[in-house]
Amino acid sequence: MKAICVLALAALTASLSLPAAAQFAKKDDAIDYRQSALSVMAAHFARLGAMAKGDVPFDAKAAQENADIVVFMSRLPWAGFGPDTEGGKAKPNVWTENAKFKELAGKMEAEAVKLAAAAKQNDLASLKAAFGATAGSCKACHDSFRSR
Ligand code: ASC
Repeated sequence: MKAICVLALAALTASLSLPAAAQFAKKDDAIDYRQSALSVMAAHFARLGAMAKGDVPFDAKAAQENADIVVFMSRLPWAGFGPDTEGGKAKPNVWTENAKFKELAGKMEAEAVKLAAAAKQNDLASLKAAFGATAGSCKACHDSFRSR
């Protein structure tokens, strides 16, 4: 029984960590993948930004839906930054300073989780604050690791 539980847990863990194990046939496929994931994330983040800036009326349901998508998408790009996938706008130090890159990626993921929690409070001021903090975490990584 114990062995079966361990096997089931291992299978579950493997399925949950699928994005990290994503394989790409070609380097360009990995670059397309990470750029696509970041692009979808940015589209939904921008809808929150429009509310935070007052360009569109605050809509609590839309805020929650968009923030949940940002959280989900925030977990995906990193599988596309594997070994031998240099290119796109990524600077070479993504690979030579990989621990720092991963740390900043993780900070952005954590800010996205806080953003989704804020979006559930149905309060524009909370959303604004969390949006600003999340945008700051995007910028911190871009400043070090993305070329213009
Ligand atoms: C966005 C977006 C980014 C970040 C960054 C924050 O909406 O597409 O890349 O915010 O501009 O400074």
